[in-house]
Amino acid sequence: MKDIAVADVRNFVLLGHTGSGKTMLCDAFLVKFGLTEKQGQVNAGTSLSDFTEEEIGRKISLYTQSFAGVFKTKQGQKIQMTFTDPPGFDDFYGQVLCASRVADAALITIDATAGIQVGTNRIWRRCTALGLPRGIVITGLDKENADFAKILADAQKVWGPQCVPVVFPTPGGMVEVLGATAPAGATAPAGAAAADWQAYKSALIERAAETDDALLEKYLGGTELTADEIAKGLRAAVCAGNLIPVFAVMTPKDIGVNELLGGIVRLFPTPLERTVKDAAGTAINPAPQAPFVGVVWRHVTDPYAGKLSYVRIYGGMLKENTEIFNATKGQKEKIGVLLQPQGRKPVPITEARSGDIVALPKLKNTGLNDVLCAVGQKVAFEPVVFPSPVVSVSVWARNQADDDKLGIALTRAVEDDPTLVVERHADTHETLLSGMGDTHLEFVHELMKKRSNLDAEFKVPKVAYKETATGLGDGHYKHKKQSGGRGQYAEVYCKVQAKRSDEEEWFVDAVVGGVIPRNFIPACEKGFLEAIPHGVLAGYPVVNVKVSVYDGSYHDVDSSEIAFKIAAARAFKEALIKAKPVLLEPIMTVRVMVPEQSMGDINGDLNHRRGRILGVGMEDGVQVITAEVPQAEMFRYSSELRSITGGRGSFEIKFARYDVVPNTIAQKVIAGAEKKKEEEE
Ligand SMILES: Nc1nc2c(ncn2[C@@H]2O[C@H](COP(=O)(O)OP(=O)(O)O)[C@@H](O)[C@H]2O)c(=O)[nH]1
Ligand SMILES: [Mg+2]
Repeated sequence: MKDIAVADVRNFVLLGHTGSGKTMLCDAFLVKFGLTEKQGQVNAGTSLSDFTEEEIGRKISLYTQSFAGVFKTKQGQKIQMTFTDPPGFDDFYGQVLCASRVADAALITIDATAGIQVGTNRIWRRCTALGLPRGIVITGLDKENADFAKILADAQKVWGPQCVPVVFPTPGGMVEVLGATAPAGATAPAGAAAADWQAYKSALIERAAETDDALLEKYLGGTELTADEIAKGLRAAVCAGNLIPVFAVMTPKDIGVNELLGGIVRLFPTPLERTVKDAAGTAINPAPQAPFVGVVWRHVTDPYAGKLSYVRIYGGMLKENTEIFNATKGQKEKIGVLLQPQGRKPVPITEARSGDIVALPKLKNTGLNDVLCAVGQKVAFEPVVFPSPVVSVSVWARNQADDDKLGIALTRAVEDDPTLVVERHADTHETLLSGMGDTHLEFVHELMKKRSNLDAEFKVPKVAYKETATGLGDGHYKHKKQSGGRGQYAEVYCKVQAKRSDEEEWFVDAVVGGVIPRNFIPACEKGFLEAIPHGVLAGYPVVNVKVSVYDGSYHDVDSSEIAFKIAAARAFKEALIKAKPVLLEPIMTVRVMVPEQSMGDINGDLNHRRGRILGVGMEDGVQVITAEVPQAEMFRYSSELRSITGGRGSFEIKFARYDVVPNTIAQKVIAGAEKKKEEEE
């Protein structure tokens, strides 16, 4: 905001397991900033962050929302708070990756009755990887059975003693460990809480002192640190990750929210204090007078506003109606209107500076993750690495008119969401849409309806089976037709067998004595090539076979290229039938991350899916099972894993290799293919 210095800006992201109170906190902040009078409620569908139909229906966040507001501290200082509320639900982790990258700090919500959850651990690791300063907010303290001390102890056990309360609940109300002018101003609570207060205060001051050798010496020498020294030290400690302030809130009762905002002002870094490096390791100059640098971290196609690119500004200034440079695309870009994100109703502004998030409508050449900078500059950042999709559906239009819309709708969906992939399967000829979970894909379905007025059909994809030979087979076909004028004649003998991995050539010409003339050998090869895509068991493509043509006959007048092609293809089929053909199926490597107590159920379930467990181990405090499982058994795994683990499991999946389908299952696949063929005929 124009009248607020960059040093008075705080930019942070709310992160936490789904349902841990991020959005409710966001709505509470908006009241404090005077952006609304009545606090929105996720439950009642009145949240200003979860405002879309899809979110109101599900009562969870699906879209990242950013807000900017002004918080007035107790001393009357005006602070611009720019913050982002991404969804916590697993399937939308891609949005967390983007939103966390562009924040200067993270506020991590932990519900006091649920404790540290799978989602909490995951975002913690993300923050660590980014070196993102963070604070913890313990929410839901108004709920029955809420236990602040227990959550604090758990946090310290998992993440270390740097988790220190700055606000904590007592029977007499919330108590601040630090005063508004840290630490003077805060008073010790009466009764039993006094000892905790003293312990937290000492821990905070110690952490502040540790940031600077001179301060530490002074502190250890027994001299009291000044309020200024403590204040500076605390911020430096948070910035370096040596202090993780812990806050406490009862959001529905508006208890602890002011203290939390005050703490953010005091403890979280300003955009000038965070070092952001480009891909080459050079620090970006965050000063407003430095050249403009920003990154597009979110991209949406709004049904009303059209395309919106959300940009985090890292350095310099951006003004409306100017020209900038898209360094990723190497193209100039014209900026028209600047919008300050405000949930549903963005507000037009004339300029923005480092630390700000702005939405830029209708950029022509710009996409997600592009780096924008001042003309004449060239900046690149390490790209965000997104996880690979784990679930796929095949997408179909219900009628001809929809068929034309389908491509556009899919392109739009993928453009805005880097965790969605659309591809055409070369063997099954299906259009596959892959994403992070069933909820993710359901959501895309809904979005396509809303944005593109298209009710596409999502089906379980076909398995791309293949066929191969396991033995040696001999085939023969004589193609002979005599009908009036010139006839057709060709005779081919061939052998089909499995191709060894060290063999390069799949086709061998073993014809001797010119029984098939040289000029017809390529026709034989073509005939085999035309037969190979349609196997003899269930019509699937044939792989890994070696074919040799070794005998045959011809006719001076009636033989032709086409005749030899036909004979070769038929001979191939016969040889393959005799070469002990088998069906092959894609085998996937699956890594399943689950809590300890679900291990037995998960193993049992994987066995049931014809899985082969390769190993079990611990990674970052969770059990990881690695297994190989046929793809045919994995299409519905996302929701089943959720039901087995109560939402506490996640998995990764990638193609490993093809392997032989067990006989009983192969029989079913073959029967299915025959039935389909009959239906088509
Ligand atoms: N009693 C109580 N309920 C809360 C608190 N914070 C959030 N909730 C409720 O918990 C549910 C999930 O909260 P929400 O903010 O949507 O969680 P998010 O998924 O982290 O954004 C909603 O129904 C909120 O009303 C809290 O501090 N106390
Ligand atoms: Mg939410």
